Amino acid sequence: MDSSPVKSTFGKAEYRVQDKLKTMNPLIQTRADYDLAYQKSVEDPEGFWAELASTFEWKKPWDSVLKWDFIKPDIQWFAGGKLNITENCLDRHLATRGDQTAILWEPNDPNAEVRRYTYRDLYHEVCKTANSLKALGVKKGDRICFYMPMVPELAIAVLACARIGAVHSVVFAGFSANALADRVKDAACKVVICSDYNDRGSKHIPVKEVVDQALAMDCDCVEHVLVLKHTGDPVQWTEGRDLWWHDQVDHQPDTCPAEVMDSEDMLFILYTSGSTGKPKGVVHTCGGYMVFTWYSFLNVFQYQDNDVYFCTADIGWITGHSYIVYGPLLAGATTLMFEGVPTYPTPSRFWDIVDKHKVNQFYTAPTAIRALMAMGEEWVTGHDLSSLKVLGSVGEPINEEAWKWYHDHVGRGTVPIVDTWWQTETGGILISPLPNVTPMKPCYATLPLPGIQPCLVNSSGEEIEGNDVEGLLCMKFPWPSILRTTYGDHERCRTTYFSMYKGMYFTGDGARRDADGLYRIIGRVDDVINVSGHRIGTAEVENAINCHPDVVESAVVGYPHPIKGQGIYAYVITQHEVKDEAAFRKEVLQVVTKEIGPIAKPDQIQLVTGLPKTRSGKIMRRILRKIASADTSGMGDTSTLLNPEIVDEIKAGALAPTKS
Ligand code: 7RM
Repeated sequence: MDSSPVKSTFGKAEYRVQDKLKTMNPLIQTRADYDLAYQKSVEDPEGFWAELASTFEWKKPWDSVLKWDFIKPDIQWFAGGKLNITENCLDRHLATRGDQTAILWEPNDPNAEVRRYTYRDLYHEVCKTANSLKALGVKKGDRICFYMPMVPELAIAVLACARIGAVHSVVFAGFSANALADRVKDAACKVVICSDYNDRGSKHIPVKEVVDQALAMDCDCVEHVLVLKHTGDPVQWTEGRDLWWHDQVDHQPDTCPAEVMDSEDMLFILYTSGSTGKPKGVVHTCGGYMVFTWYSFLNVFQYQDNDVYFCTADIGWITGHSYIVYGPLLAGATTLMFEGVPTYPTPSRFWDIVDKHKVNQFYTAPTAIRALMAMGEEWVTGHDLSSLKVLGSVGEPINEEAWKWYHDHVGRGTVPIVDTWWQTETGGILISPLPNVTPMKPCYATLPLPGIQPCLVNSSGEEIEGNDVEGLLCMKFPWPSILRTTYGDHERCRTTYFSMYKGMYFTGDGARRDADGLYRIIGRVDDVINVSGHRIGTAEVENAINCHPDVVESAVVGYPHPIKGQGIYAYVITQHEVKDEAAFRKEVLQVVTKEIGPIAKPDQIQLVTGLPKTRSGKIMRRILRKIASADTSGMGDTSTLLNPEIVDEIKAGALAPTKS
């Protein structure tokens, strides 16, 4: 599987590839381009990716394009190649687009000043920040944790880490101190970077205080906390440990040599929830991630020079990493970063921004679309949205009603929608329409990008061939930005993704392939639920609820929720009879907020005296899911239950499904 056609002819584009593709334009513009690229990517994946990778600056060419083993797993792209991703995001653009805006920042307060960083500004800011990290003793391979609002300094400091070979681990600033402490400890982070406070919508959030609380929980690995003065309100200070960003960064030299990284050196860790235990740190590496985020960004959004691209995600999630920071900057794009929320000061905020900055590509989550849809189309009308060329959706299945609303009211019935399917683990978009190139169909992520080989398998791991079929979504072949491991626990990576169906990467999603071969993602088949596009493990929520002193046991399932996609339904057994149910529910919400964060708060809490269990003691979640969904069809076979009588009791006490 190892071949090295590139080494000797590096830089000359003289690869052993079909003549047609020698001059392959990375931008796919027609269906024929797509078909050709796809075919090429399957027949000669190494030649295909080598050619795309050669458009970047490498300090040394790779020794082999791809080495892979999905059993161990061991996956290496462009091994032996040396590069620094920030040189490709920044330095490379200075000559051609130094004065172009790289990051356009829209603050929470619509009347506050917009900030613009040109590629040259961004380059210098990243270098200064990189120098300040070095001055703190940060070295290649050290882990740096981020707990930051959506401010330009977050992107700057993330790139500063990459500049010096430090590994960034961004934690979404909505997580609790406990959750932050877990992540800081798991990766043994040396520095935490945060802000003083965060204004988000009408909320004023004490960011530094959460960091202080987290670090009080045995985070001995942390030497320094670098604090950005953002709102300027007073904060507690630990002398020696805490340092102001402006004191450390402002006086630094504005150039900084880029650390020489191997293609397979670690670029970042990002924690994500699974079906069991604590969140795992998904590891991405430099070379492959660079090539794939760039290629997918360019094609899925059909980005053209001078376009303004706006992704509403938070950099705390993979969407922000790949499609606010890396993909767009690698492509030399203008990427708009928004600090606030869709409904502040009014539900027209997104459209105000699109109109104000003449946004060309807009990328958001179905939950935001549904929430805005519920507030009425009058918030959209009256805005000039004619700049929009592509609308994107990510994070969860987009239902037909939301798709139509997005298409009709935001896209004036003409702008193509890309329903992009991917995961933290995939690093970039794997299945998506290419606007004006491949077909789009409501609720369908449609076709794989070139280089992606999806397949459907049955529960015995046999591939389901043909069309008009449903199964478990797997990938047969590696792509450059596939996860390499889970931090500190390779075995967990193997068992979670590579052991279920031999020789394949298992996504955890179920999917259908229609008569035309288009993919529709149905949703998770494991105990992961998707609440407002946030991935939450039911086991995590149960563990949090069980921290309440009166809780004996709990079971958490997802149920359809009109805005959030899925809501969280918790069944709870208490030790004593609960006198004040309202007060108890409040306590449960508090404990979940403390253990995980507000995003994991159950929408419904039902007190029960028992849970339906099999003879081997496993909770029958199928039954609980049906009850939570107010699904009145039969409960199926309950004869294997140890305690079938509990089902009627739970049914009788079920809570009404959420109306809005
Ligand atoms: C990018 C991201 C991954 C899970 C994934 C799916 C679900 C994501 C779509 C989708 C239907 C989509 N990363 N998902 N995109 N389901 N259609 N277009 O969300 O790691 O946080 O979540 O999200 O279940 O496995 S993630």
